[in-house]
Amino acid sequence: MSNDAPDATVAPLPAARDPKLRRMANALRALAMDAVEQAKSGHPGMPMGMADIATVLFTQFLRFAPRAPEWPDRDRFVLSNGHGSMLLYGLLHLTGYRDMTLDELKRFRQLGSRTAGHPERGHASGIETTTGPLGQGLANSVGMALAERMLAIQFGEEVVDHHTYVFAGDGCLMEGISHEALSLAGHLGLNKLIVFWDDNSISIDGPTELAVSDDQVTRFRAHGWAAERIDGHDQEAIAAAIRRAHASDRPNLIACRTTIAFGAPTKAGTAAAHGSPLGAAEIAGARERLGWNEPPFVIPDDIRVEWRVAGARGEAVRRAWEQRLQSLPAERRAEFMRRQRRELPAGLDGAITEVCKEFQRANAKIATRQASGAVLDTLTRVVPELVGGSADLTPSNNTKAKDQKDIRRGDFSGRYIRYGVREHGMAAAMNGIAVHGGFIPYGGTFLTFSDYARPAIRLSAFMGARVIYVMTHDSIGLGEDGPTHQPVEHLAALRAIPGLFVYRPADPVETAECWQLALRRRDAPALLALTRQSLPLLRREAGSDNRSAHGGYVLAEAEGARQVTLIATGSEVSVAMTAREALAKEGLRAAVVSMPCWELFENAPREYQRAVLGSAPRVGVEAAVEFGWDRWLGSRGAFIGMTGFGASAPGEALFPHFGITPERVAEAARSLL
Ligand SMILES: Cc1ncc(C[n+]2csc(CCOP(=O)(O)OP(=O)(O)O)c2C)c(N)n1
Repeated sequence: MSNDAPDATVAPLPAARDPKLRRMANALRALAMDAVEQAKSGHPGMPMGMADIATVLFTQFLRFAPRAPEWPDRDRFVLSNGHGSMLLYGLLHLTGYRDMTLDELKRFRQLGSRTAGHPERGHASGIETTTGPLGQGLANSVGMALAERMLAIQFGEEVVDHHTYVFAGDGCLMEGISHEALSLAGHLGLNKLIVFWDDNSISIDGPTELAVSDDQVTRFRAHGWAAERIDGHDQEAIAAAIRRAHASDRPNLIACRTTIAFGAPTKAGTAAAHGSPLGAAEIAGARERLGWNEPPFVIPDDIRVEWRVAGARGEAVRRAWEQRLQSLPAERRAEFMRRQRRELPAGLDGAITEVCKEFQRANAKIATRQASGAVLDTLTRVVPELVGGSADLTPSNNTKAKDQKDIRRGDFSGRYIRYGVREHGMAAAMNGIAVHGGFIPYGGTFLTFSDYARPAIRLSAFMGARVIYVMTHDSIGLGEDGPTHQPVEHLAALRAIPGLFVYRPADPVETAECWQLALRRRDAPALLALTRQSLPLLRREAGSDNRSAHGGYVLAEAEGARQVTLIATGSEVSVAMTAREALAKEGLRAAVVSMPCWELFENAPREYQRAVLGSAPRVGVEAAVEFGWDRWLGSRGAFIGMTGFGASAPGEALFPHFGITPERVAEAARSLL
């Protein structure tokens, strides 16, 4: 022992009931201490505190197969307190995930490593969802557990029958999103969801009593959960609680009393161990107390073997599952696998073409939210993996298709989720459904309340999860509900999220096209901004080309050489069209570009962009703030839109009041010539 060893008065650790399991847990502790120390950054406390729980779960209960990490019927493990990422990386390494090498652990938090500061889905197999923003993983897990039940009903428990296990900390439970997640899970009775709360009474500022005095067990019970308290370092108590949870008819909280940085001589049980390297002396002391005599990053053979055995446990179970999958009727099996591969069914494109023709036959002058509803009536028939919902705005969002039945507690055969007034919980649950696999979730609310869901929308984009947000009432056009409900900055804010495709269709045909594009993009979320108010049908030409596919296109070319280009989105495209006519009467030649999706247009070939935008001066029209429009308008352009919040009045009165009219657009065009 070095001279830095802690003084001998530090109390010895209580003996473990199962010394072998304790040594396996100590391997996790050592890896966490060593990796954080090497990186000079990270969170050793949580991995050391939850190592015993993780060891019991991974060696005796969790069904997983490191050699087939995408096995659809694996149990899902979510590390919601993602700052403890080294716990997950240590587990993946020790149980034999090939891409989680010792070298990756040594490069914890370094550029290009799989071992990011917080677990990022896609960086390494076995990371089910991206966590770090506290509470998100917990809320994702509700979607995962729900997806499991829905898929089981559709394909049978012989091929879908797994649990969702979650590690969550005080931070996750303090976040508001936990309220929505717990409430929804309790309401739906998701009894295969098991949450381990790291009840260590410590967060960053110090003891949790500084900021919170909730009785969490009572709180969970009030949400309809089964909840119990155990000692999180007692391996038998952990195993017994998991067994009880398996028999429960409700979602389960296991409140685990733990010591943060268990084993550290002076920092255990203190906030000092939360998010900083322990330091050489403390680590040496911890090694001594834990009886761990190995040098940094060295795992003794016997312990390595034990962990590998734990990792291999699932192989036989997985092979038996393969057999059961093979015995499904060929068509069912093919459908199951198609959905796992996230491929769309063959009928989608034809159905979209039909819907567009129907809109044109009927000369549909309807709101784009209504058009979206009509599209969904068709889509839900041809895309069985679509599962819809709304945050209590179903009649406004037009999200429920005719043949969709509600999902309810005990009956998961429906395909429509009543998320209740829980926008954030809805978005996070949809992330969980999407990353679980087997479904494409969509869910609605008002566009203004995208703010309530934004942290989860950001994570949809971050993870590349195919989640479709149906956000209606997309401007002052919604009218009388007034400025609290009228989005003005939201389109700009949403377009600022990298990887999110924001669609604002101009008429029913574009609405159908945008749905098709949203579905086709397997690795990104989409957000449809839809009107409350009716709009004229602008797209009358026949054909099955998706003209929105490049994000923007010339809806109406100038008659002769262009003098000005009017670029608009959504409801303002018809405003631009009327302005174009007025200008034509004066002999001025204007083209109208409809640009339903900026992100797609940005990705379009340069030549195409140039051809669409032209070289004439440009006027942008959008009933929203100008922020971001400069990229299309250049230094010579003009913008007609909003400069502040809206007002409470009928929509038809608000457009003239705020100067978003064909006359103003024409005036702006003239001023540029
Ligand atoms: C939404 C969000 N807010 C703040 C943080 C920063 N943060 C990370 S961990 C933490 C404290 C969490 O305490 P607890 O869950 O008890 O973790 P423990 O100290 O037990 O490891 C905070 C505030 C975050 N990651 N996410």
